Amino acid sequence: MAQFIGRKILRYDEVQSTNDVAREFAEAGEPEGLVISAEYQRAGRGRLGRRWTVPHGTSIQLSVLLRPRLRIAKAQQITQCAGLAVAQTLRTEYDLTPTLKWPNDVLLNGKKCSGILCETSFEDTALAYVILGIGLNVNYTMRDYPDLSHHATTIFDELGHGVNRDELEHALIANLDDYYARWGQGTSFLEEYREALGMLGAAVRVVTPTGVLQGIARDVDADGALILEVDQTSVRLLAGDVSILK
Ligand code: BT5
Repeated sequence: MAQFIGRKILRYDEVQSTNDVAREFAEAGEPEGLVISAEYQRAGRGRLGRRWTVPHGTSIQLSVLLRPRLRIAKAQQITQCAGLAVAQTLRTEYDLTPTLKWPNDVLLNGKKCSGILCETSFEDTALAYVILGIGLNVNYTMRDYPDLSHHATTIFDELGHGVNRDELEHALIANLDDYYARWGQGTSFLEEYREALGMLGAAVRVVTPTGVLQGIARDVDADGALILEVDQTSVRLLAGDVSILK
């Protein structure tokens, strides 16, 4: 029984971005828990205005409207909870072994199968709402997308067959609801997140808004920052794109 997330689910065939639709509902005063899902996004987006592209009717693309009862924004923790919920769903539904990649990816066999985009809105200094967007590649093959196939995968590619998307969406929403409810009650998922990260201790290259750094990924702190060891010095990063060096 859904406590918050999935109390109301609106399904669209085609939208610009499910995050935009959820935002319109948020601005109109919709309570938290609304899920917007779409078969196709004309302008699905990732971070920093990047594109999220998925063929029509193949995958899961959804956004959740959240109104966390916290004065301080801890949006990064919501991204972490969502990543853990996606990973949990892949494990329990299909026996897959996902890992997380800081800050917002879920990987299967080292390739991205899911991306998370958390967008926040403030009123004065208080958090008004969060739009949690999740894209999960399901019933298509990345072989048809050579631009992405080097770094990206789908459930179909990993299992060798398609899956029931309705059941997958149902399980994902239930897991999101469970993680969000426990997070709202004060549970910290930092330790679980650290364990799920497939990159702690690994040599990484991080493209940040201010430059490129190379070092060892040592930890993630309570605010969701990546602690990178560069030339025996700790560097704390709040944003960036990580490549794990082989
Ligand atoms: C993300 O951004 O990974 C966040 C993606 C969030 C998508 C969801 S779908 C529902 C909701 N509505 C939206 O409009 N968005 C959210 P980022 O880490 O910036 O990664 C973007 C990069 O991933 C792109 O620049 C591509 O290189 C790559 N990419 C694009 N489509 C992909 C796909 N289907 N699978 C894997 N990688 C992809």
